[in-house]
Amino acid sequence: MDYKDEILVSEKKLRKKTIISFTVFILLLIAAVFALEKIHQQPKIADVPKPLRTVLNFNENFFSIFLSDNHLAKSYPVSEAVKNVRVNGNVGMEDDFDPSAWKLQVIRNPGDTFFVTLEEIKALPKTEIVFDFKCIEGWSQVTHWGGVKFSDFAAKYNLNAQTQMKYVGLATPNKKYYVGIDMPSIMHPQTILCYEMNDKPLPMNQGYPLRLIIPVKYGIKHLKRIGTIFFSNERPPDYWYEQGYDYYSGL
Ligand SMILES: Nc1nc2c(c(=O)[nH]1)N[C@H]1C(S)=C(S)[C@@H](COP(=O)(O)O)O[C@H]1N2
Ligand SMILES: [Mo]
Repeated sequence: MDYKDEILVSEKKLRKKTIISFTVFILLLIAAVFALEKIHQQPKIADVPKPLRTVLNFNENFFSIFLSDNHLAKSYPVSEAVKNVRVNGNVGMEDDFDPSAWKLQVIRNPGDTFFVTLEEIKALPKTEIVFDFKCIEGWSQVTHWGGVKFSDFAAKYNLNAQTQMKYVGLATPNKKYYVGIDMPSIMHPQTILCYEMNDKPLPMNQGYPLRLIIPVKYGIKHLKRIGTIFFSNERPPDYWYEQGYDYYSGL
């Protein structure tokens, strides 16, 4: 076999390979179209076909492992923070509230509760964060907050056994707004129990005296006016989840 034959054989082989590849491609395409048809014939869960819901749930679990504790939300210079911070959502912010009587109620275990004053919280190391606050309604703004890292608070109050659990639940003093947060996200280094906005005490309508700022989540999870905190291995009730939104609501 001389050099010319060798080239010819290779070309023949190549053409054969191309035909095989193309056939496989067409077959896969047909299979994909068929699979999509099948998926759309399946029963739906919250308006999403079951197989897709399974994939969504898998994604949620998968990304919650990697995103919540490792990834940091982008932060900005203080100069980029807006001065007129939007007020959005006032559930649980009714005027049945006595600021002078407020104390944070922490339920270590059912029947084992302690209270922390604003002064005690302010005495802990302060962390500031400037980040892009995102609401699921489609707006966002760069805002500046100050408070104590939840993880610092948990360490100071010996909540080590509690932070081994899966979730934290938070509610307003009147229990009308409430959120559930997965433990990695509440222990995230940018999550704070917040008492300051733009270097001043939180305004009343922005959650005075204490709110949650949790940059790895959408706005719905940033509960204003925290009354109670508790720990659980089950998902705590969540106001917007009950309205059909994603429980995790991570960014
Ligand atoms: N108590 C309480 N906290 C709340 C809400 C609410 O209705 N009640 N709304 C949430 C939503 S949807 C958003 S976007 C943010 C808005 O925070 P802001 O008013 O400081 O901009 O608060 C969150 N925290
Ligand atoms: Mo929101």
